Amino acid sequence: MEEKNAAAPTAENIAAKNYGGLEEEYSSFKKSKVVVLQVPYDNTTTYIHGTAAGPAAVIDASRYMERFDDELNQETFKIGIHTAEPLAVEKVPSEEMVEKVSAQVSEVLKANKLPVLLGGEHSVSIGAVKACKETYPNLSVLHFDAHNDLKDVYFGSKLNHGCVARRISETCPIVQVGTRSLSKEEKDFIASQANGRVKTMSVYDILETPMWKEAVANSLSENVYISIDLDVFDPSIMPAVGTPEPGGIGWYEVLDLLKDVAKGKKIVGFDVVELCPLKGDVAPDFLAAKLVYRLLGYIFPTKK
Ligand SMILES: [Mn+2]
Repeated sequence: MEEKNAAAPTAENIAAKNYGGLEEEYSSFKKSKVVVLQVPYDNTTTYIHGTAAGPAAVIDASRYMERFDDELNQETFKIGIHTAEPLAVEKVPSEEMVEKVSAQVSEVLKANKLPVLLGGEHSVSIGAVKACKETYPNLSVLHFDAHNDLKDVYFGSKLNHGCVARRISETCPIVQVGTRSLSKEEKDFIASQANGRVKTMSVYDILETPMWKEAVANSLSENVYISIDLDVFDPSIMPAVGTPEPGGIGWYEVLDLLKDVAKGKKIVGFDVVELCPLKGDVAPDFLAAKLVYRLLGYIFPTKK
């Protein structure tokens, strides 16, 4: 049988409503190594709303991507990428959303597949980390974000998107990268931790630490869950977020770190969250779609 080529997207690819616009052969649950979970949750957002539309925008953009990865010289889609139906969480309380996400991630892990979550607001990560920790005891979290998200309670909720890293740190160690906005209380919390469960590589630390990527990779345990709040990127390339912060890190900096981590650690799952699509500017949607694809390529290299 003639092997199918990863040509430019076809009408058939674009018609498929899944991540990558993949045919059944590369997207059935059974044959896929990866399961994309869509969590269109946007209930505790504090500034600009709209992250509920994030997952659909990433899926939309992904169908127009080249399926050949030019950096890795491989056709990553051949590992099989299944896209699950969006989780019905739009109007549920945070506690219920966290439980639903956790249950779905557990299912994916049980099937020995890699869960990839598309947010939605950042609180969707809490349930995912909880599920990963149950399967992988020696887990740590690599957390990309402009914000430290270490508030204990925010707007009356412990599951607010501003509390995500604090909740995760109660489950496992967390290493934060690219942060540049926090409250005095969060700063004091980082300084006061006796157990050192939260390590932070802020943009200021990055500027002063030539070997910052090595330092981050060395802080992680054997099994790693990665959570990427898109506002870690500079707003010049990622304006489509609810709470943009100037002075973010760049595309290649994020990719280089992801590549190093994927080489040295077992990545057990990841999420890309907080995309708040902008009318008339699809570049951020494409960035998010391609970030997912490139990271999958790092996790599943087809060449040694
Ligand atoms: Mn953030």
